[in-house]
Amino acid sequence: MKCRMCHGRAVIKLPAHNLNLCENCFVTFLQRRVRRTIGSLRLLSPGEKVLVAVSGGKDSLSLWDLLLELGYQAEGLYIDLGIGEYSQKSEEKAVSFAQRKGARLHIQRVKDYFGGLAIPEIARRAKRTSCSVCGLVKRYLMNQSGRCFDVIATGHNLDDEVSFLLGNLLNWQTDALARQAPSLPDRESLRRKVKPLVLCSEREMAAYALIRGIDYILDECPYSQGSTSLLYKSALNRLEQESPGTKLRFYQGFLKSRLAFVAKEEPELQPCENCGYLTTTQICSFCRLQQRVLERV
Ligand code: Q46
Ligand code: ZN
Repeated sequence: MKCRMCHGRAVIKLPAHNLNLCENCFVTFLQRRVRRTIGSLRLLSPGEKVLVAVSGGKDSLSLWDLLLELGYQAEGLYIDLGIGEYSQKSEEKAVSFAQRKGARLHIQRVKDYFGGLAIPEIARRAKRTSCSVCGLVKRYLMNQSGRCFDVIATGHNLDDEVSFLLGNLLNWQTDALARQAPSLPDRESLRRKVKPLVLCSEREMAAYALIRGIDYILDECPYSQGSTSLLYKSALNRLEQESPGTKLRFYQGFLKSRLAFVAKEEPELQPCENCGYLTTTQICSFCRLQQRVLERV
């Protein structure tokens, strides 16, 4: 198998692009793809200060690597969720990546905001699932840490996006479809959020991390087990296997017709009376969660 670009020995087959590539040409291919995605979807402008949300996994660490390689001023944010060994190991990976690259990593700890409690205990006290509490808390801490940056970048890849898309379509969640954009504009204290990896598949990101020698956490969060998004991912993998390029066609088609789901009027936002975070209610959902959980400590 020969590399289509340099005719050396190919190590990866990309049926969706009808390409076989060697290690070096694959890295060039992926960097070019991310640069083009950033340009065509107008995700970042040169000179912008980017905060990359890193989980210690292959996608977010590779995104940080790619942005640094493409010349962006990119710092990392790791949020310690307090999920046992999973959080410990993932923090180690994020810290060692930052050290290796000489890049700055900011760390936020959920326990510092909830009287020493971590996500699983907060969820138990609030009588909610760990993932719903985790999503809310991560969004809040990300926006808070992003205040000194122009934009926040997350490592969602093509597989993540098509799996959300399938779930949103199967349940006709039009609000979620409207929000499922590769770039969400900023609204005063809420930072703009971008997803530069939306056109790169999970497999491509794993290959990139491996070739670039990025040491990432292989374990998944224990709460992701049995989630419907994993079921959608495996269904989409079957379709991709039978018809290479399905995921890209599905997502790019959505990007063309997405505006049909966007509401004409955005809901009014006002500062939370307690912390100033923009919200649709008097007190934001993070402060309400904090009050509810801390009352029971
Ligand atoms: S939401 Fe749920 Fe993830 Fe938080 S508790 Fe784990 S699986 S980490 S993306
Ligand atoms: Zn608040």
